[in-house]
Amino acid sequence: MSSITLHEYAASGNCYKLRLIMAHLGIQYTRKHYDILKGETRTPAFLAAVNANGRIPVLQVDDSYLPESNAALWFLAEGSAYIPEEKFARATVLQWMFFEQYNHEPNVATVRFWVAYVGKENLNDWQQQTLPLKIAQGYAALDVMENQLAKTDFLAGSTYTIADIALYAYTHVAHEGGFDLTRYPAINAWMARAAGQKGHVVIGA
Ligand SMILES: N[C@@H](CCC(=O)N[C@@H](CS)C(=O)NCC(=O)O)C(=O)O
Repeated sequence: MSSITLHEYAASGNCYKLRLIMAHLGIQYTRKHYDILKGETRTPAFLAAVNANGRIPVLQVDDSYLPESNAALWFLAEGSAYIPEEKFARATVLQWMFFEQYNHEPNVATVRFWVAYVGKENLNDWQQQTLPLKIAQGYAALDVMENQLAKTDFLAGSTYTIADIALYAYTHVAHEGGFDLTRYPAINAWMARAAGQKGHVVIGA
């Protein structure tokens, strides 16, 4: 039996993805907290031992470290009902996880972080100039999700998978960044279905 430690920051949606899958699967683990606002993932010790990329989450399995939330999600869920067995269905799960990292998280999560954690008044010039574009691109990603979820109960089809976990993490707190989710009925119905899954836990818990 492996020993699992989650190196994390509780308010991070990327870290929440891993707490959520481990709650669904009943996996026991230890939590190690870092204050990212104080640069605690940028120390020489963290960079040398935990993640040379200076970010959390990092899943530690015994003495091995796995950064990147979606890689860790895949590792934890492999062999469970949260990843389909059929080849095309598995690739469809990955499709949404790559979408999350390229189109959704850099916009929806970044806007939330800048607005709710850093504070609009503390943004540097580049961040202030970039904010409207990030908001527009965040809405574009939410539009893509709304389009899919108007057709299927979950992102990769009829069952709840790690694609849903990856995208639920920052979508359900997007309003904290100022995104208006009331305009997305299919996303709201999907979020309620996700929150109703067995073993669901809330972010920050
Ligand atoms: N692609 C990475 C992104 C990780 C990431 O951006 N982590 C943020 C918190 S959500 C972080 O560690 N920020 C602290 C920093 O960059 O110093 C993942 O999905 O795990």
